[in-house]
Amino acid sequence: MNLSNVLETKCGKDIASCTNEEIYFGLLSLVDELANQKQSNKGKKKVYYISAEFLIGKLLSNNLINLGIYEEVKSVLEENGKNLSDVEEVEPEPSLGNGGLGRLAACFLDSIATLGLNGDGIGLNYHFGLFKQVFKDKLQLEQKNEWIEKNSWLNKTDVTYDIECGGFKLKSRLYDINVIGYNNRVNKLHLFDVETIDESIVKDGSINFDKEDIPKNLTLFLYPDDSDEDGRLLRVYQQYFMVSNAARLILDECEAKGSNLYDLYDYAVIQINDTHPTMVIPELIRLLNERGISMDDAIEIVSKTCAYTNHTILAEALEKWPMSYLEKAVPNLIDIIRELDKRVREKYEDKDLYIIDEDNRVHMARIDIHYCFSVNGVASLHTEILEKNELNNFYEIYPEKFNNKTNGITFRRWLMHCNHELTNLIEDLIGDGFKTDANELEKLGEYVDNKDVLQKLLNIKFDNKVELKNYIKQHQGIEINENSIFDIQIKRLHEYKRQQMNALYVIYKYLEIKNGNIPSTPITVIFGAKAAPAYTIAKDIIHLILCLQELINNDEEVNKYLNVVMVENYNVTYAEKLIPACDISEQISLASKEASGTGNMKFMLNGALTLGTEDGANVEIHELVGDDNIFIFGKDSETVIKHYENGDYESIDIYARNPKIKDVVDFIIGKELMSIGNAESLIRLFKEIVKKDWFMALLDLEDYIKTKELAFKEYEDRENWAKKMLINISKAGYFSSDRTINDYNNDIWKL
Ligand code: 9GP
Repeated sequence: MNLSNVLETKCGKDIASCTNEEIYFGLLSLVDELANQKQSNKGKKKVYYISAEFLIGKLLSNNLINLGIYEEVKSVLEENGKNLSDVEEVEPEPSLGNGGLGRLAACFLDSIATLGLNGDGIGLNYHFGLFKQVFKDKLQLEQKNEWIEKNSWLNKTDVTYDIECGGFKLKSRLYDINVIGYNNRVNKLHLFDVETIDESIVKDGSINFDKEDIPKNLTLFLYPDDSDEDGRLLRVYQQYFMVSNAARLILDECEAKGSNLYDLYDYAVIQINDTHPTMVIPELIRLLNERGISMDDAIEIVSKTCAYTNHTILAEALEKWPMSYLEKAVPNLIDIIRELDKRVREKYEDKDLYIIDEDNRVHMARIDIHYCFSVNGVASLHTEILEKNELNNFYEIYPEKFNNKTNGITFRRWLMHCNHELTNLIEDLIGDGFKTDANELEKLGEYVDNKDVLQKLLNIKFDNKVELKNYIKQHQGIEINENSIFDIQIKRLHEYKRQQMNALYVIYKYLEIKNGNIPSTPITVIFGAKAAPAYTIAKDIIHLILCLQELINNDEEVNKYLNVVMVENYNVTYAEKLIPACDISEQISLASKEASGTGNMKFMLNGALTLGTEDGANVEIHELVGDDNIFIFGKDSETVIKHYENGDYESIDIYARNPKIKDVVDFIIGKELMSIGNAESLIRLFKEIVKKDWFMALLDLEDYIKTKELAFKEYEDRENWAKKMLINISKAGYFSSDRTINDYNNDIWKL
C-alpha cells in the first residue's frame, strides 16, 4: 500500500493542502477500512466483557500503532509539512468512564485482541462522556462533554431490539467500535443506544436535564447524578437496558453458532465488571425461560456462564437497589430475583448472605457471588481482604469460586504511544521483544550501572517535563519549572485516595519555606482529579487545592521553590502527558481501601518512583522493586481494619497532641486562605478532617511528610535516582494487561 496515495484519495486532495481536521477524518476512514479487512470475530467460545464504563480515550494514534503504520503515517505527514500530534489534537476524547474501572476495561479489550482471543466488550453509547471540568472562582463546574461527531469511530449496525422496561418499550440500536489488537485480530466494542435519544434536552454548558423522560435521556450520561430518586431510578433503567441488549445479543450470536442454549457456556463466558451489569443474570434466566428452558436449568446454565469481578470494598460502591425501584423499572425481573433469593434462604441461615435484605433492598454483589462460577479481586491484597474480611461469609461457602487477578495496563498506550523517546531507548537497548512479551523489560536490569544509559533516562524524563510544561502553559496559562521535581497525584477525587493529605503536605512545605527552610531542588506538586458533582467534601478538597495554587504561585518568597498546579479537566489525554513527565507518583490511599490502582503501574512503567502506602497493587510493586526503589509509608491494612472494627480512631486526638499537624490543619481556616477562598467550604473541610477524618489522613500524615522529604532528598543524587527509575521500568512487565488477560483466560474464560 502506498500510504501517501491512499491518504490523499481518502482526503480528496493532496495532504499538504489539507487541514488537520481533514487529515484526521481521512485517517479515521483509512483505519476503519484496514480494520474491517482484518475482521476476525470467529471462534466457538467468546468472552463478553460487560461494563458500564469503557474509558477508551482517543483512538487514532493507538490504532495506528496497533496496525503497525504509525511511523509511516508520521513521516508521510512530515513530508507534507504536517504534524501527527496536531492531527491528534483534533480528535475529541470519548470519556466513557470514570477512572480505573473504565480504563481497565479499555486496556483489557486491547489485550484480548492483541492476544488473538475472541472477545468483545458490551456497554452503552453515552452521548456525553464524563463531564468536562471547568474551574471558576476556584470551584469545579461541570459541563457536558460531547464526543460524537458526524464521522467518529462509531459504526452504526443493523442490530436493534425492543426492550421492555417498566412503563414503556425502548427501541435499541447497536453501534460498534473496532478494537484493533497489536499486530493481531480485530474485536468489537458493542455500544447500545436508544433510538429516541434527544441530546437537545441538555442545555449548553450544563449537565442538567429532565431525568423522568427516559426514552429521551437514557444514554445521555454515564452515571447521571443520583442524589435524588429520579437519578437513581434512571441508573437502574440504564443498567437494565445495557444488560437486556447484551443478553439478547449473546443468545443470538451463540444460537447462530449452533448452541442449543443448554450448552451456552461452551459458546460464551460473560465477565461482569463490578455490580453494574449484575442484572444480566436474572435477564438471561428470563430469556431462557421464555425460550422454553425450565427455571432450574436456566439458573444452572447462567451460573456456568457468568463470572464476576469485584473492584472495590467501599460499601457505598456495592450497589443495593430498593425493591421498589426494581418493581418500577424492571418488573419483568422481580419474580426471578425473588426466586434466586428464595434458593439462598432455603440453603443458608446467615441473613448476610440473602439477596433481599430486611429493608427490602436487593444486594447486587450477592446475586453475582451466588450465581457466578468465579469471583475475583483485582490485586493480591484486595482479594485477600475480600476473602478474610469483606466477603468472608461468602468465601466460607464458596472457597473454590474466589481467585485473584492482579490488574494490568496496555503497554501500547501507556508506553509506546505516550512515551516515544523511552520506547525507542528501550528498543535500542534490548530489541523490540518487550512489545509483545513485557517480561523482556527485565533485560534492562543489565544496564543498571551503565552511566550512559542512566543519563539518557534522565534526559528523556527532562524532555517529557518540558513537553508537559508547554502543554500546561498552553492549556491553563500556568508556568512551571522543568528543573523542579514533578510530584504528581492524578486520579478521581475521593477522600480514601487522600488528596487532602497531599494538600496538607503542601501547606507544611509552604510554612517550612516561609520559615527559611528552603528545599535544595524546587518542587512542583501537580494534581488532576474530577469530583462527583454531588460529592461535597471532594469539591471542598478541590477548592482547597485551587486556593493553595493561587496563594503559593503568587507568593514571591515561596514560588521559586514550590508550585502547585491542579490541571483542569483531567482525562486520559492529559494522563498521557503527565505520566511520562512524573518523578514521584503519589499512591497514598488509606491501606485496605484502594482495590488495586492502575495509575501506579503506568507511572512505574514510565520511570516514576512510587510514594505510597501498602495498599492495592502498591504491595506488589513493592515486592517487585524492593525496599530501595520505592517510598512506602503509613499504617498497614491490618491496623486500619482494626481501627474500623474497634471504632477507636479519633483524628482530634492526633490534631490536639501534635502541634506540627495542628498548625498545618489550622492553616485551612487561617487568614491567608480564608481571604482568597470560600469560607463555608474551607470550614466544612477543616471540621471534616478534625472531627471525622473517616479515611484517616491524620493517622499517616507525619509518616507521609517524613517519607516524602526522604524521597526529595534521594532525588538529589541524580545517578542513583536514575538507577531506581531503571529498576522500576525493568520490573513493570508483570503489570502488562497481556499478563492479566492470559490469567483470566487460563483460569476463568478458557477460550
Ligand atoms: O477503585 C478501584 C481501583 O483501585 C481499581 O484499580 C479499578 C480497576 O480494577 O477499579 C476501581 N473501582 C471502581 O472504579 C469502582 O468499583
